[in-house]
Amino acid sequence: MISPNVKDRFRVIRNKVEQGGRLDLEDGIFLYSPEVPLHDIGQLANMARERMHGNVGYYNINTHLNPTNVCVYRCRFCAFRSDLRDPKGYVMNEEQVLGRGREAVENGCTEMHIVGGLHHKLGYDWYRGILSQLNEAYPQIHLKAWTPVEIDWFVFLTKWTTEKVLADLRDAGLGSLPGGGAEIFHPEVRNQICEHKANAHRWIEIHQTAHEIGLKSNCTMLYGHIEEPYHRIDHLLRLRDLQDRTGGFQTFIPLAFHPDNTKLSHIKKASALMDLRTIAISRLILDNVPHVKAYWIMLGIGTAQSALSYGADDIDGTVRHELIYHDAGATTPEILSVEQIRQLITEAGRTPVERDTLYRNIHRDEHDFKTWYTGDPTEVKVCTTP
Ligand code: V47
Repeated sequence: MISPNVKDRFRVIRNKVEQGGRLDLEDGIFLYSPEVPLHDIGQLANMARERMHGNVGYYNINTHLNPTNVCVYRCRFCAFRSDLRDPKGYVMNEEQVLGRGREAVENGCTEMHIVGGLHHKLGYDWYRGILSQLNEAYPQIHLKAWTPVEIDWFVFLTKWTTEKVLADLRDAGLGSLPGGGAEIFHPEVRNQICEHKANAHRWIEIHQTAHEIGLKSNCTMLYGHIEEPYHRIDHLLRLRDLQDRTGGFQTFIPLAFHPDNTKLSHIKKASALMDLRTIAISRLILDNVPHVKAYWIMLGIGTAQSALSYGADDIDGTVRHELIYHDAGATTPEILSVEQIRQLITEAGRTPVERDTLYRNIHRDEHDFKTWYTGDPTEVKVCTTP
């Protein structure tokens, strides 16, 4: 039985959302209480999602590149990182990086998502070089690269300003920033899981600078470890505040913690119901961020499909070479074919739409899948295999 108090409180929230009002910290914490039925929250988030995107379910054709796993930091949630002398550590060379670019183009990818460790001995030029090598050889691929954690490290290495680093990376081929490294902003949590790396202030400041020089970016939240609902809503409100000021975020991706092979392996992974609740609450709080992504690699395919009716409008991409989640025990496939991803969106009752990283629709030549162009008349770019 749902208590009349809970019903009344939820009715107030429903009215706010229906009338385009804003939810606050207390509303968000309330929505996390188990007495509020998930179905009701999902229905409201679905209404907000359909108001923004109708019946569309977005996906892209993408690939990942993690050029090194060697990292000076030891985030407790990370199963991917390696120490400098650990046999597991690797550093890719130019030939391997370019090989990934070739493979991406041959498979019709429009985006490469590049993140990695902060290697003890590699300088800024090595990281910059990865972008310039790929961009020179394969300019048609959008390089979504380096989180504020890496950018902050580059500022440390170069002694340049954040703006100068970002502008220099853009000159080298950077297209936009991915959403990683955000984890949980609140110091009560951040100081316990990743105390050494860029703090909340720096993460926000770096995205703000990126937006100010015209780069778009994504944002994330890592949930399901030691944080409380209060920390999650605080995190979402900090993102909403930056978005009010810059409008530069494109999509929010809630990331459920995968515990295997991490220093937090005693923690049980969040349930599918908690995943759906978090996606729905995120859609409701982040009323100014255009997209919410259900990252199928992290959620599993069934939950990602359900998420398309709980606030999410995007499912990420076909994906190849994902390591961060698979090292931490994800059992999802390593790749989906275009037919599979379209089918799973269709099965969820949505219309699959291929987008590029900047959410422009992609049109593909019906006789040659590898040739594509965006629908943006200012950027009609025919992309073929070189
Ligand atoms: O920052 C690391 C998280 C993030 C684990 O921008 C873990 O489109 C769960 O940011 N369990 C990287 N999560 C991934 C990321 C991302 C993914 C998909 C799309 C986009 C985008 C961005 O993954 C890290 C961290 O928050 N992470 N280890 C783990 N064991």
